[in-house]
Amino acid sequence: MSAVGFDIGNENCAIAVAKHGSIDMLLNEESKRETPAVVAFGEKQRFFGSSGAAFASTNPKLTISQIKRLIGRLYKEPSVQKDLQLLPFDTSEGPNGGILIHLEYLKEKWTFMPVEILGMLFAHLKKMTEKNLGSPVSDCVIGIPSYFTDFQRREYLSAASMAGLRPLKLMHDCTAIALGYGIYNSDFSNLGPRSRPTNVMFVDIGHSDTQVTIVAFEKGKMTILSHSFDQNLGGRDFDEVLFRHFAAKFKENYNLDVCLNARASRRLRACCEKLKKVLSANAEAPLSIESLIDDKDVNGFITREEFERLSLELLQRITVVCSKAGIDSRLSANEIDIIELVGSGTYIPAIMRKLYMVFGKEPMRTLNGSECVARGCALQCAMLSPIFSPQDYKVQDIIPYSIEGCFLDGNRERPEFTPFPKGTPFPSNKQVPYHGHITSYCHFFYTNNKDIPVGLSPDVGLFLIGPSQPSGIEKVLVKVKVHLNIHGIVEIESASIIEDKHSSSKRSRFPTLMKMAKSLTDRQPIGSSAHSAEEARRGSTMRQNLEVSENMYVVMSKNELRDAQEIECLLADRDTKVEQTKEIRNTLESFIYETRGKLSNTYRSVITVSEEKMISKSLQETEKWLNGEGDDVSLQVYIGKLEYLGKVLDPFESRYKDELAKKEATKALEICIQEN
Ligand code: ATP
Ligand code: MG
Ligand code: K
Repeated sequence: MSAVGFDIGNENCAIAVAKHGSIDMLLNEESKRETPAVVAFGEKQRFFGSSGAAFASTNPKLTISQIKRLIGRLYKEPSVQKDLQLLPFDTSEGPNGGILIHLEYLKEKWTFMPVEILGMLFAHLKKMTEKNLGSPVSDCVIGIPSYFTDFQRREYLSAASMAGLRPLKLMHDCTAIALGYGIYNSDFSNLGPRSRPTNVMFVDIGHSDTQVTIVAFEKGKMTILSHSFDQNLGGRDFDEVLFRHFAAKFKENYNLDVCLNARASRRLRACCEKLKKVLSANAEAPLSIESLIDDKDVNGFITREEFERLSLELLQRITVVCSKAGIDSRLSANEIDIIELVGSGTYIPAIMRKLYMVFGKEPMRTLNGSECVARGCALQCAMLSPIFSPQDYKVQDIIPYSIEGCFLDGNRERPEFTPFPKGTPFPSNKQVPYHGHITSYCHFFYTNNKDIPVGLSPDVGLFLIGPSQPSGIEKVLVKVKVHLNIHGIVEIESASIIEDKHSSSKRSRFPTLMKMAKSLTDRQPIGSSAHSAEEARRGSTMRQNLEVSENMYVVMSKNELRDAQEIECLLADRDTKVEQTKEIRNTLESFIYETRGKLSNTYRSVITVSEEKMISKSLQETEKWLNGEGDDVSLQVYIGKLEYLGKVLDPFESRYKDELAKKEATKALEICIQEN
């Protein structure tokens, strides 16, 4: 068993494996450390990674990318519509307001939810890892953006389970980065002041989002102080700046409207991304695209200075995210000791300069930006898994949004409470009292609507507490145990009716109730310790456990998950079969080639001229068949052909072997005679 860490990017995925005290990056089929996050549906099989990405230009509607960005988002939201416009594949609104992806594959129409495509990607990454390690993989840690909502986190878990993975933890990207940073820098005394922890701000700019996290490092321990983000600000926005610039230029210079032509837009965007990278290393860059529209070739040119001027607003927005992280961490600017840049989006030189101006500190780049999330996840996986025992190191993460709750009892909505305010360390437990009907709903949600990313539902969870068929209308006092689990997902651990053994009269319960009601209005649920102390004092509490449903805001029902798993197995089997068929076809081709070689070499002494003619004819016929009607047939047919040729050659092969054995025996005899 191994400890595996996955970094699922919008663009690229990276996998790290912890073994023998070191963390290694896994190499894909092309010996690369980054695998494009793409699932393409080819004519006969699916293609992943680079071979999938290669499909994008010829088969854009069947090449599904940017999956991470679609997870858990609502189709109708304007920001989602804007994202979808950039994606060439067909989409529509799903039954729960989510996104559905439509495509044609194997002459059939298919509909997939983004979570199902993510499951396929996970399955591919798992297979890749297993092939590389030569052993099965299931335990893992997966990186997620800190801004992911409860629903998105549960979608990740569903996708992982579709693929047969068992995430021990969904880990905030920047927390993973910080873990890898902190565990190897055990001595921070040379980096920051000794009297207090060393505070580091990590700035991760990816393809379409920016995450900033401030972490306090001490010996053997790291504490997250704040998470801040802009989920709509990343490398692609800089591409867009260049795109708009050149689209306007081409209109002016060539009278071409790129925006009206989807294919031309895609090509120009791809060129702008390349151009942006050139500008990271050069002061100026040329652009030329052949036959952009109507066979017209276009040329352009831009300097880094002009690009930076056009990007002023974006640069400003990056500093806003950083400043917000600073405010939330309650540190002053000079208490932030180090700024670390990660994520390939940070390669734009102006970003570094801008941060230097704002924080008065030169940002550093000591981590490998494209590997550090996966590495941190693999480390965390090793720490959580019982089979490894890496050094003791404490990781304290926090949630970036306040989670609120309320009970719904009949049609009455009870006062809200805040079990987990923004910045709560997790995993975490809270006990919440409730007085009302025996059957009620407990609803959790994000209140501060502007806190959570646009295009997402603020609903966290809805749980049914108590029997679904309530008997009587008597009111009870219930204690609900709420758990924010290791993934940052809300669960109800238990709900129990509290009764006083000595007297169940309402009056005797009154003082406790008053206290609890007060705590409700104070929005401060009674802490577990205070409550159990009182119970201990009275020593007379009886409990009756109530049934609690699963979260009713389901990502995928059990049936849907099972169906998705079945489809994935089916499609994966098919992919494997197509691959095997390709392999066996190659084997047959090389068999023909090798046998020809043998005819003029090894078989020479054991076959007659007419036999040679017969074999040659068979080989020639098979070759002709391969290039004609046998070009694309089933695995079994190729195996049949191989067996047939094998049989034809069998007598000659054994003749040759006999001859060889005879020769060797004669040789051995000669040696024997000589020696005697
Ligand atoms: P995300 O984190 O948003 O899910 P990701 O992890 O796949 O996505 P990264 O690989 O960190 O994203 O960054 C991709 C972005 O970095 C792209 O926009 C790409 O154009 C940009 N990028 C890569 N190299 C450079 C460079 N040399 N200069 C400027 N930008 C670059
Ligand atoms: Mg990333
Ligand atoms: K461990």
